[in-house]
Amino acid sequence: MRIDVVTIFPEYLEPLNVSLVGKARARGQLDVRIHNLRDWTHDRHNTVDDSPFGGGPGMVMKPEPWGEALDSVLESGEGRPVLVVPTPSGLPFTQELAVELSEKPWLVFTPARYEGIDRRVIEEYGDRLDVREVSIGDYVLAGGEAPVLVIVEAVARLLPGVLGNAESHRDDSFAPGAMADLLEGPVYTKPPVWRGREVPEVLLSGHHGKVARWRRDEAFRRTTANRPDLIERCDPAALDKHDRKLLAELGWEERADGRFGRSASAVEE
Ligand code: JCK
Repeated sequence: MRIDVVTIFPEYLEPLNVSLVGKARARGQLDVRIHNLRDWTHDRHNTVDDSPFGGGPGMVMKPEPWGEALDSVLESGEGRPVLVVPTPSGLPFTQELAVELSEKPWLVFTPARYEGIDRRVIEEYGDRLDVREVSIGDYVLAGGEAPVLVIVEAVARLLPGVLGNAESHRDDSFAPGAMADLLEGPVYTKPPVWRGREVPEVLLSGHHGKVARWRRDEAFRRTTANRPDLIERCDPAALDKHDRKLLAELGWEERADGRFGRSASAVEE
């Protein structure tokens, strides 16, 4: 896969040189190219921003440098990339979108600063490319570089051969709790006693059936506590008798359609 990033802060993308993404690049599995947007300015001050039409606070990124930068990047490769635009008003970035992007040969990212990029740039390239405006979450950052680091890492670990063998045989969507379905429970390693704290006995028992059941129960406990929305969305067909009993114990009510909802008393808490 090839990834191009156009930014006014190329140093912010340095983490792409280390760890999983850095190793994938070193192995030739990933071709990452960082470009400085200011290379496509022509004035003495390398201006990339200007005041917003219609007034209001902050500055907006000028369209001309983005147009020249993106035309240059597009000319440098074969075919049409997917253009990924981080923005607080984008579609939520999910594991599903990470999987979809991981299947593309070429991604171009346009992390902005200030109040964002002049809308006409997104319209212009939307006519020619598959443009995805995405948000990594409901909080306000100062720019799109951190989202690029997040999205590239989520995508890169899905590329064939990028994760080590041990990890690659685990599909997140079919893991014990099934990501986006249930959260994972706690994990433990050696020593069996640390500062007087013992590893749950069932994990040392060697009883695979009991271990699987315990892990699933812990996954339900964590999911009910941290992400009750995932329980409400849960496909009833994915729940066995034991799951239903546990959810009832955790204060959930089974509805006529088999889905679960918080009992009225639990919602108030
Ligand atoms: C890209 C510039 C800063 C800050 C206007 C937004 C009410 C606009 C993001 N999940 C995410 N949070 N933030 C970003 C993100 C922020 C960015 C840029 C992504 C480019 N900024 C900025 C405030 C505003 N307010 C809410 C008005 C831009 C992602 N992905």
